Amino acid sequence: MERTTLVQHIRQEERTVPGATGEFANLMNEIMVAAKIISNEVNRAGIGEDILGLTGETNVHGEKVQKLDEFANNTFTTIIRRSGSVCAITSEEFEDPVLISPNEGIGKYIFMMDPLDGSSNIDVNVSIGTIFSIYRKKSKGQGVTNEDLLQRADQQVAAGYIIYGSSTMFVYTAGRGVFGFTLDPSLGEFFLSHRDIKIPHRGNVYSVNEGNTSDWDENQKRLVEYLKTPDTDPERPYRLRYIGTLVADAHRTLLKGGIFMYPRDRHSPMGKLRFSYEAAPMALIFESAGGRASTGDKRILDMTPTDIHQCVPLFLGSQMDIEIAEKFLSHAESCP
Ligand code: AHM
Ligand code: MG
Repeated sequence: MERTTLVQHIRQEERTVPGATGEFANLMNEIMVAAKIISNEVNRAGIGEDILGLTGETNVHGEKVQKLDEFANNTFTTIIRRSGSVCAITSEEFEDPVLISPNEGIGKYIFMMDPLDGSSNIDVNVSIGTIFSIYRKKSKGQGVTNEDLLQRADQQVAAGYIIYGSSTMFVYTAGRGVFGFTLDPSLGEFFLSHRDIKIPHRGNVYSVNEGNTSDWDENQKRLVEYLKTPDTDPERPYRLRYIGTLVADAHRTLLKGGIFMYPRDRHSPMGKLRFSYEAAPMALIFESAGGRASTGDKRILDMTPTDIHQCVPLFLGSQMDIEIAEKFLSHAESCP
């Protein structure tokens, strides 16, 4: 059987881009190397060196840092900063961007990441992930400015995630389709397993932390009530699946259809998820797969962040499911 590796696929894609210099392909290869190192560590968690539990530190968002969070952040930062392909790295774990110095080799890309998404699931052997987003440097001159770090989400050159689940998968888009690769652990190689992923037009699964219901506004409550109420519509009631790792909930939604939501609530008026390294990359992936990504009333890809750690309400899913959500959230009176 002929199998395509991730490296071969990136090279093939590169050949279709006129004037490509190899810098993007190089960056993608380095991301893949970091992903393999983290996958290996995640699979061995609990044996060997003590990698589970807390570091005792608190990150910029006031969250307790897990040892694997720190390991993933250090691994990605070390490998990507030496790639020669980037001029800045932003991370959920760093308050400020990491700027690459000339002696490290400055490239033309900005790399943004949530190095280990789903921290609360680390110690309990539930899927966790990495999310990344890549932009091109826009400003003239050597320095990295807000023009580079705060770009409209539709300016992303590529976005992807790695899910460390029952198998490790690398899913990415460079705007020309979404491709999924599964790690063969015996060979240490990612092979193309999901070609040109397309999300179903409608699904029958909703995914939300329903424990927050009492903090939602009435429109959000009505939307969830609608989804789970039996009807002559054969899709309703929707089934509930919620893992609490964005990567895992988004991955299931991408393959099976339906809707993932992290709405605003009384405690988080801007939602919980981060625009630059959670919402925007997922939005590029979902739209490239024929789905949609919204705040409930705005298309995520039309938005420009004002801060690298800005939060945003997030609705990801099938075309029809996001339409239903937007109707409830913005025009409650005309809901079905
Ligand atoms: P993290 O990046 O610190 O792990 O936090 C983000 C995670 C997402 O993966 C997930 O969708 C969400 O937080 C779950 O939050 P909650 O526990 O409030 O449901
Ligand atoms: Mg996260």
